[in-house]
Amino acid sequence: MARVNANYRKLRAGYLFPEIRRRTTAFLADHPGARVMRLGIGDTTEPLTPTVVAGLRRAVDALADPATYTGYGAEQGEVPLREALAARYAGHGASIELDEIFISDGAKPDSANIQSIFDAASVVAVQDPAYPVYVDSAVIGGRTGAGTDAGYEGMVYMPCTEENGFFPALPEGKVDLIYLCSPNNPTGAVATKEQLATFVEYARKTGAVIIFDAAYAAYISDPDLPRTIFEVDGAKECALEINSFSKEAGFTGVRLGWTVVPKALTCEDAEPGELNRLWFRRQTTMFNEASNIVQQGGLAALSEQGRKECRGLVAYYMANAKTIKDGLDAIGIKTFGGVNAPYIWMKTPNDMSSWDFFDKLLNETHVVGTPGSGFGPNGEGYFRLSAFGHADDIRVAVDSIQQNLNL
Ligand code: PL4
Repeated sequence: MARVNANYRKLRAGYLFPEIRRRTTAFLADHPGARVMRLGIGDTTEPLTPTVVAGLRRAVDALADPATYTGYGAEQGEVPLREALAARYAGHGASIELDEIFISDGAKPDSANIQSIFDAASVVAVQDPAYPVYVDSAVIGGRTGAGTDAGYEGMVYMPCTEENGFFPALPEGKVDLIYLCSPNNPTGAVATKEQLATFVEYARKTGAVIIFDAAYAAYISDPDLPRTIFEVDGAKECALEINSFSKEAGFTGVRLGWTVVPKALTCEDAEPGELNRLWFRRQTTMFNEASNIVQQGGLAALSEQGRKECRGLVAYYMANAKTIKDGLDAIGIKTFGGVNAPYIWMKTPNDMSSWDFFDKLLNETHVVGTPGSGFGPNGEGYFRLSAFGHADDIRVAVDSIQQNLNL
C-alpha cells in the first residue's frame, strides 16, 4: 500500500504567500471595489525591457523555422548564457568555470532541491527570519523533527535581530548546511564581506556547506558590499550560490535562474568535484533544462544594452523603496532595509503581533504586506513591505498609511 511522505504533515501552517492571497481575497469579497495596494508578495510589476523582449522574440522566431528549430538543449544550460554569467562573476573578481554554472527555472526550486545532494540527516541552519522555502524544504526532506511554536525541532535558527544588525552570530553547535541570503529577504540587511568571511571561515573549519541565496544581488548599489559570496577568499571550497533573473530582469513569471556549484566545493565525505557532479546528476535526472526561449531572454538581459535597461528596472523599484521608507519614517515607524534591498522591514507599532498588524493595515489602509512571523520565530513583531509595485500604487499606499493608520 502506498503511504504519504509524512514529513508534509509536520508542516505547520499553509505556505505563507498563498495565505496572504487568501486573506486579501477574503477582504475584497467583503469590500467589493476597494482599491487594495499589494506590497506583500515580492513580485515584479513592470514590463520586460525592450532588449529582453527582442531576445525572446528572436528565440520564438527561430523555433518557427525548420532551419533553426531546436529541441532539448544542453543540460546545464546554453553555453553563451553561462559564458555571460561567468563574465559577470569575473567582473566581481571571482573565476567561475562554465561547468560550475547550472541554469535553472529559478532560485526557489534550486534553493529547495539542492538539499537532495546532501545526507538526509544533515542539520540545517537558517537565518531567522528567512525565506520560508529553506525551512519548509528541510521539513519535507525529513531533516527536522516536529514543528513547535519556537520552530522545528532539529532545525538551527540563527537569530537576526535589531541588536545584531540582522546578521547572525555563528551557530553554536555543529551544523551541516547553512542558508545565508544577502541582500536579505525579509530584513533587507546586506552582509559585508567581513561578515561573510566569518561564515566562510567557520564552514571551512567544520566541513559545513553554505547555500548562499543572492537573488537580490542586483539591488546592491554600495560598491563596498559583496554581490556574490565568491568575492570572499576560500568561499569556493565551502559555498554554493543560487541566483535568479526574477528580480533583476522581471522574470518572476518568465522563470530563469542559476546555481554555481564550484568544483572546489567539498564537505565531510566529498572530494573536490563530487558535489558538482552530484548536482549535475540530479539536474540531468530530474530537470530538463530551462526553456530555450527564456534562456535567450536571459542572454539578452546580460548584453550591454540589456544590463543598462535592467539597471533602470532596479532603480525604479529602489525609488519605490525610498518612498516607502521615508513615508514610514515620517510617521515614526521604525524601519530597516530598503537601501541596498527592495524590502522594508518594519517594527509593528505598539508591539502588535505580525498577523494582527496585517489585518489592521489591510482594514484601515487597504495595504497588503507580509507578516514577519511568516519568516520565522524572530520575525514576530515585524512586518515586511515590498518595493515591487507600480510607483503610483506605492505612493497611494504610503499616503493611505500616513492618513488612515490608527497608531
Ligand atoms: C512568492 C530569497 C518573493 N511564489 O523567482 P525565483 O524562483 O527565481 O526566486 C524566488 C526567491 C528566491 N530566493 C529568495 C526570494 O525572496 C525569492 C522570492 N521571494 C517573496 O515575496 O519573498 C516571492 C515569493 C513566490 C515564492 O514562493 O517564492
